[in-house]
Amino acid sequence: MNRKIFTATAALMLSSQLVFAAEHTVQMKNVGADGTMVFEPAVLNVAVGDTVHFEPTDMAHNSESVTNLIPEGSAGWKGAMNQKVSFTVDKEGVYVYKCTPHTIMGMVGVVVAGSPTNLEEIKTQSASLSATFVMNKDRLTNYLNQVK
Ligand SMILES: [Cu+2]
Repeated sequence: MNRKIFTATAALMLSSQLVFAAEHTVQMKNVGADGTMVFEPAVLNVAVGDTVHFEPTDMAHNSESVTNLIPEGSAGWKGAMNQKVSFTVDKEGVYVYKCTPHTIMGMVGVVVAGSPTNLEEIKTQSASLSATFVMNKDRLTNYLNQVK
């Protein structure tokens, strides 16, 4: 490949990334459509390369990916309390995340990047997390059942 074609190709790749990488916002809320202590939207479909912003709409929440419930090789994310955290999606598959202090109340969410290639594995492995909820016990299962 000569230099001119290489430069043109690189510019094209860069511009197509700029066009297709979308931004998404998930709110952390005390009360939402699914009840108390929720992420909205709770099940979010994105593409690899997109960025998801987790916004502390109400206070005393954070967003943190669950180590064994994200695609293999993903860096995941860990937001501080009351802080916005952003994650640029690095691997295809299903991500489960939680609000650290409210995990016990079922404050969890799901991001689906591209095809849910690891869905069955996530469903199996999420049982131990759901078992720690004292309320909204079915929430994570319901969310995962919405993943297509
Ligand atoms: Cu919370």
